[in-house]
Amino acid sequence: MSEWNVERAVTVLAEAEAGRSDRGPITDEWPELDLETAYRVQDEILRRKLEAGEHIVGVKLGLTSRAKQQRMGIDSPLTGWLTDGMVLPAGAPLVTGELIHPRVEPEIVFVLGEQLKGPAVTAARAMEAVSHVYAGLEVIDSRYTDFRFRLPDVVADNASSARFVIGSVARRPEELDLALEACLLEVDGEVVDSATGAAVQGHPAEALALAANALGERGLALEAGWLVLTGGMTDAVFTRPGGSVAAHFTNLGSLMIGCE
Ligand code: OOG
Ligand code: MG
Repeated sequence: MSEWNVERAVTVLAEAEAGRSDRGPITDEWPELDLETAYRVQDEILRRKLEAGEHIVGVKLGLTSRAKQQRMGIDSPLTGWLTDGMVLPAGAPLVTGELIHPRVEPEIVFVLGEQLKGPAVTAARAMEAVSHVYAGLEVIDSRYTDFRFRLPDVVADNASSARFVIGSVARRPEELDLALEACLLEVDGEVVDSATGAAVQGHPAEALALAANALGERGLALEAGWLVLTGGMTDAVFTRPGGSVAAHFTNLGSLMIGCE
């Protein structure tokens, strides 16, 4: 058995994604995997996607709400990369067979009008950089069996990223009170959960500031034009072929994913 290193972790995760096969947490075999190294794995997975022709479209936050933190048993937020290969066009079906065990979660999404770079970015400063706000549904698909992982595992796995859909309603940030923006989550037409934007770090702008500061520590910035998914407001729900997941927001409209 070869030694664990960044290269091997990248290979193992890329194979799991391409082969739609889940595996045990890397930290079971490589307990020394720390966060800094895990982000190097994440960055290398991104580099390979870009080399294969994908383009970076933004950043996602994960584990920013209590609902998500409690479900996953991890109370630290993290960031991951978004590429155009993850975009699910509005109305397009989610082909569940392309993924391992996809789950869906509602999120508040920012589009940046200008660069935002930490450190010391506050929520107020973060909101000044936002040009528009959208509703989103993120499809997550951990490469780990049963979504069981420790923080370095999920960081290395690009925060379980798989697909995302952005709603069709764009709002200017000053038009909304995002802490009060509510969302109803439906599975097969039945409401299964609800939350407001306050579920996300008290206010989604706090999550945006957190992402800017976390990237800033790595010498990176959130760039103008990028999307930022601020993290699941509720627990994620399972998908099944023939089923649907919908989210209805107070001011940001409705979105639905039909599953095949
Ligand atoms: C980790 C990714 C979390 C979110 O919005 O909290 C995430 C996971 O739950 O597998 O995308
Ligand atoms: Mg998410």
